[in-house]
Amino acid sequence: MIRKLVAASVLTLASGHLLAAECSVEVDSTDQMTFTTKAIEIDKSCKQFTVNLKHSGSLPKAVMGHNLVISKYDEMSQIATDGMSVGIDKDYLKDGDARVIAHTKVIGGGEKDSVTFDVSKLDPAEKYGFFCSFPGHIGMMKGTVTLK
Ligand SMILES: [Cu+2]
Repeated sequence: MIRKLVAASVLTLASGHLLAAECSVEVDSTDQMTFTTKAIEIDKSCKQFTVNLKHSGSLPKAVMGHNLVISKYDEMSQIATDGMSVGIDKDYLKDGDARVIAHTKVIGGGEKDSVTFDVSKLDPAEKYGFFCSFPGHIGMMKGTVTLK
């Protein structure tokens, strides 16, 4: 009986370890112009990584829209500036902006969107971040993306 229990807990530990490298993250956004997450950590063993963005507010996307854009940390504000005049239909991102590693579309309250990208696009020596490119939001809505 005891031996059986020990075996079961060892199994649980082993599978827990296997599941440790979760290759996705849930990020919520709000009517208060915030992301609920400040740091996204990506396990190096992940080949692909998925960001699931949610907007738990109720304001429409034209008023309080949010997307989640991943790029090098140093390039975030310039990407946001360049996207500002592009318009909501193009998710406030310049057409074919090669600096953008991944992005969701702009969503409004009650909506969600996901994006999956190849982790090989990230260089462990670089500093990455995420932000919302809706005009004026990057000041409040940004965080770090770390490969660990
Ligand atoms: Cu936003």
